[in-house]
Amino acid sequence: MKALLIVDVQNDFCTGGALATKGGEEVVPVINKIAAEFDIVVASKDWHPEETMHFEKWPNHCIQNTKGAEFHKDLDTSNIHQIAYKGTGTKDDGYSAFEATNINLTKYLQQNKITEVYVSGLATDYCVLNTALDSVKHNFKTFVITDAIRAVNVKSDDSEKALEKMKSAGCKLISSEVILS
Ligand code: VGL
Ligand code: ZN
Repeated sequence: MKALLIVDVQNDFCTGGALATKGGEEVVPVINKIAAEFDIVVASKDWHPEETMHFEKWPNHCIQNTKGAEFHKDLDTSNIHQIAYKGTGTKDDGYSAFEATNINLTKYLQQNKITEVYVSGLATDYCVLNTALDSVKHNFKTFVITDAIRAVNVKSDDSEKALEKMKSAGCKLISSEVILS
């Protein structure tokens, strides 16, 4: 069984948001197109309290119950079986969807007989990276959907480096076209 993880497709990571990736919203139509191909779809939300140590490293973003923390308005949420909230404490960065505090994501996937995890969303160099690496660690065959991710790129080559790290860890890079074919 196959799961799609949609990482942090929230307003603050899209154009005009507090921590925007370049063209983050462009992943939305790609994700909407492929979601029906999966047995289980989990969407994570970066979900920070107003005050957190995380904001010593980053501009304030994805504060619980604010507009910036909402999913991009065009994301088709009818496909989503489970939302995973992460970064909810005052000390945790919560870069990985596997650090969700409302569910045990590993157990949830295992209970649903998932063996393959496909990672999409924002941002390539932080939450997508950490989610994909954790997925490998938890022994899921892990795919990263290259046209369904965008990077923050604090440094211009961060996204390239992240892709290399994911490949070295054993993630397979795949395009949405291959999933649909
Ligand atoms: C993220 C930086 C800070 C992400 C979250 O979703 O990739 N990046 N918080
Ligand atoms: Zn964050």
